[in-house]
Amino acid sequence: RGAFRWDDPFLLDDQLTDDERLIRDSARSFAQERLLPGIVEAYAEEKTDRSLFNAMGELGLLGVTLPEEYGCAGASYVAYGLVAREVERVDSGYRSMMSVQSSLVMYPIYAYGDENQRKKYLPKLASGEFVGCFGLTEPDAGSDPAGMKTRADKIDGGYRLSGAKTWISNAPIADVFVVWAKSPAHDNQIRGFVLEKGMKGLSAPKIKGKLSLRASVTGEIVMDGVEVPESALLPNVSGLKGPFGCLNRARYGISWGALGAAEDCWHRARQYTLDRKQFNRPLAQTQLVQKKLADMQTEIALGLQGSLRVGRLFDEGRMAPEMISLVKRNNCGKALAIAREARDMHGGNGIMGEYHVMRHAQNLETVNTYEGTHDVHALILGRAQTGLQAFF
Ligand code: TGC
Ligand code: FAD
Repeated sequence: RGAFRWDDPFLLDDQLTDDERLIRDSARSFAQERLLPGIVEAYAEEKTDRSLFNAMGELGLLGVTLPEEYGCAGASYVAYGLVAREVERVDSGYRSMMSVQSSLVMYPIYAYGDENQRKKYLPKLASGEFVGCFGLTEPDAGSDPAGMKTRADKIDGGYRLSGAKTWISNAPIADVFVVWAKSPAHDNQIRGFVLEKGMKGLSAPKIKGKLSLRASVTGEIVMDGVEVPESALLPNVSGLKGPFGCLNRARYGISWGALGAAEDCWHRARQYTLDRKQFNRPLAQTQLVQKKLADMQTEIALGLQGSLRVGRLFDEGRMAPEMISLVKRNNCGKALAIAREARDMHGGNGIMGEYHVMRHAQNLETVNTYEGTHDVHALILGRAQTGLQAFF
């Protein structure tokens, strides 16, 4: 008989390389020692700590999969997933800050940019000296980004961008804006542009009053005829596959991250029900509670194996976007259900910040929605197995 570890049923730990374990352990110490102590207050007061980007950069947690020549770690996609899991174990908002910077800002500059753009931006984004954001969603184009209205009109020596993006993570504190716009000079194809804070006509007001993801600042990007030089265009991609190439990576990271939050809820629910007695016995000694804990353990263990498999395929160059839809959708949906259940198992205490579970549940409402909603990923998977397009 092999050993059974309740908190690692399929011995995921054994399936990692030494390097991956090292990165995981350093992300875990950072998250527990630097992020966890301040999260309850940051969330309650809706405060985003800008210096966390520098701290993450110092540890090499930004753009971990990109090459060392740009100041990055050159690590595997599995390592990236492990980092997301550790950071989101504390808060989905912190994972959001990290994954937008890594997958949605650094990746497109690396993959679609020229060497000048890479050298100009990547080292500073890797160190946290620059904060980046990614503008795809618009007030009238969320699940259907092809319906975007933002346009980049050709002018002498460059482009003039006009339009508005909304729900943009990091935007109010961003130095670098990766923005997607339709370009009449390129057959009205969607093209990527890198904008910089301070450009005339560019502003990024904060969206106030969110009841979810409160430790991560979200804003709009307003472009009122922002003129950029030719060198702001990302030259090496055209069409929706540009932003989707970035989203593949971020969605994959989210599939791990959501389970980090779920694990935190599961472990807290287990400990709480072991400690709390009602009817002269620990709550954990009741059949209903044990069933709930068993369900959490099962979904998390299966979900982690799925993400690990997709990560390995990613590293072998065999990833298909539908695999990512499957794990993003399933893991986010399961994590949200687990967080709600954990909140319930904490009774009245479950609504308090210091017990953490309700914050995770509130955050996971966003995580289930952004980067393609739960239902949009069902439609992607439905299309892939029936060959029939059901979006409209
Ligand atoms: P469709 O016709 O399917 O495709 C258009 C073109 O794109 C290509 N493509 C992909 N390429 C790479 N990876 C993928 N995953 C791709 N999916 C599609 C496709 O091959 C085609 O290329 P080409 O060359 O033939 O033109 O496009 P559609 O308009 O029918 O799209 C439908 C749908 C629903 C799948 C898509 O629009 C979608 O995924 N909607 C969800 C939107 C979304 O995810 N938005 C995310 C915004 S960013 C964000 O939320 C960040 S939050 C991060 C944080 O804070 O952590
Ligand atoms: P809609 O597309 O209007 O969807 C509303 C509902 O309709 C959903 O339930 C959806 O599943 C359903 N629906 C849509 N189409 C169909 C269909 N064809 N059939 C059946 N049901 C359908 N975007 C960025 O570009 N950059 C960011 O950094 C970013 N950060 C975000 C941070 C936060 C906190 C939030 C909340 C969002 C962020 N987003 C970002 C935007 C996010 O990606 C969108 O909210 C998401 O893609 C959904 O778009 P929508 O809100 O317009 O909803």
